[in-house]
Amino acid sequence: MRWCKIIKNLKIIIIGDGAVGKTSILKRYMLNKFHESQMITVGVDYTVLTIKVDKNKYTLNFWDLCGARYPNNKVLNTILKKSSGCVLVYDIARRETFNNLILWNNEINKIINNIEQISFIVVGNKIDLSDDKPIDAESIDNILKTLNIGIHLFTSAKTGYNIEEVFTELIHSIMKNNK
Ligand code: G3D
Ligand code: MG
Repeated sequence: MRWCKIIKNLKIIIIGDGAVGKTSILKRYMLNKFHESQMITVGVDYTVLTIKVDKNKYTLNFWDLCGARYPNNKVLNTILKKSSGCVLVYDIARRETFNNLILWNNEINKIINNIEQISFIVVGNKIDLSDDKPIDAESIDNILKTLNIGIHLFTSAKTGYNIEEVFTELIHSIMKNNK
């Protein structure tokens, strides 16, 4: 009889301001496709995908949120609970979306008491827009320290740059966290 790897079921949420590229990142990862024109996410999109990382199989349950932040957001509350991983996305060409990561983190902190149970990754998307200056390294270091997050990646949902790496890194971090 062949030995079967255990399939781990992970809930992953993708958060950030509107139009930073959350839906595009997920679509690029799942379909390896990029649509020049995206449907606006109204509420929440939910998608499931089974993948293999380091010879283990994972079922990823993705929750793609719309960009609005509400105080005591019940939807965010329900979705965040029992999440294993969170991708925090900003747009490298819009500084305010980077600064707003602090606000997103505050929202999450209000909902989750033991936040260290969730693995986070910060993603600076739209790096293909090279005419727009990416956020400087010092600001990135500072925000990672403030948020207590160890991983940051620049990505492009348009070209596919680093998209695979976002989810591989996140899964590695989740597995480390669960040891
Ligand atoms: P959201 O889910 O965070 O709200 P979307 O963002 O995925 O809907 O993307 C918002 C817009 O940014 C879309 O353009 C999409 O094509 C564009 N976009 C997403 N990722 C990238 C990227 O990596 N590079 C570039 N250049 N554009 C990107 P529209 O024109 O539909 O508003
Ligand atoms: Mg969206």
